[in-house]
Amino acid sequence: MGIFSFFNKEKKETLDKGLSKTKESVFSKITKAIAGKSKVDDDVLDNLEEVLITSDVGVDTTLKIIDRIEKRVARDKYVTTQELTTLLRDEIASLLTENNTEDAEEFALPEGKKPYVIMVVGVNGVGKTTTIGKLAYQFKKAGKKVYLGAADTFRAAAVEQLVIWSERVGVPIVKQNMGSDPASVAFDTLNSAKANDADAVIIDTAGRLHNKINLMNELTKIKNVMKKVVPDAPHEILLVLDGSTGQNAFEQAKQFTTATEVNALAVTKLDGTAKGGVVIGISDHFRIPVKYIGLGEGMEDLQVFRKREFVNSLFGE
Ligand SMILES: Nc1nc2c(ncn2[C@@H]2O[C@H](COP(=O)(O)OP(=O)(O)OP(=O)(O)O)[C@@H](O)[C@H]2O)c(=O)[nH]1
Ligand SMILES: [Mg+2]
Repeated sequence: MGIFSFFNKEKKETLDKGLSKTKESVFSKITKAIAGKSKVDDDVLDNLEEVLITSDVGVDTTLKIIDRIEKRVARDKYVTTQELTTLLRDEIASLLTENNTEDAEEFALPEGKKPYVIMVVGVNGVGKTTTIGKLAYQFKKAGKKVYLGAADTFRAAAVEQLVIWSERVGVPIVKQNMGSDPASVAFDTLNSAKANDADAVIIDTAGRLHNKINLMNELTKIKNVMKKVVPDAPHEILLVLDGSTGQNAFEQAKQFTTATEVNALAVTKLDGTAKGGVVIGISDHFRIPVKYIGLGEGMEDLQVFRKREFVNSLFGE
């Protein structure tokens, strides 16, 4: 493997395996959609539209994809149904890469921001804490010094869960007792990280408070307190979405992105679900990059989202 082959065999296997349920479901639907047809015609396109919508791609993105395929079919005159998946793969990959954000670099931290501060947000149970553990593992593996901050003080087990991850990965954690002020935990974490010349800080937050307004106010408070230690922190507000909830993940993204300044997305639990198509819709719809995808519960099961690799894995042979 050359130095540029970041996307190695092992990662491809994890991705293929993780997306296998979505893939099986999409393929069986496509097979039905083209049954008895040799040529891509209006009927096939209608059926295909339904396939994409029922695969959680989302209506807007589905219409864009269908439109591209229609144009392609008109241009190429005769397109066989056998060519359809190749066509889909090409057009979806082009759609995502043309009018959207760049793929993130492989777990790289940007230059000149030290410590680079990531605040992780999202509703309860989506996989925030797990994603933090996996991210810490990757940064550490890349030789970076990472600090974790247990600012989810709302739930008793939340701090313990992050402690377990910090031990598993071997990175320091800053915590206080359950019920303490999350902003104060964030403040302490940034101070420790700065004093110890850390490269990255990852802050866990609560997914559930008494109500939504409280939650948003608390996130704002945490952000403001961070700035007292690192003026341009948080550099990244990473919204975690549970991909297995399909369109619900899409709705959460809409709500959170209007309420807070989210600038990165992670979609988790793509393994074990047939709703992986939602990543295509989310990636197309939001001006915010999908940076990471979760493909399992293990330490290694987080990947940088690469649009073309994702589409290739989903529609590949
Ligand atoms: N299969 C699978 N499970 C995942 C993935 N990410 C997280 N999980 C599981 O989802 C469950 C919830 O994950 P947490 O990390 O605790 O979620 P959270 O957002 O921190 O939840 P709260 O702290 O309650 O807000 C755990 O059992 C995780 O192991 C993933 O990519 N794949
Ligand atoms: Mg948590």
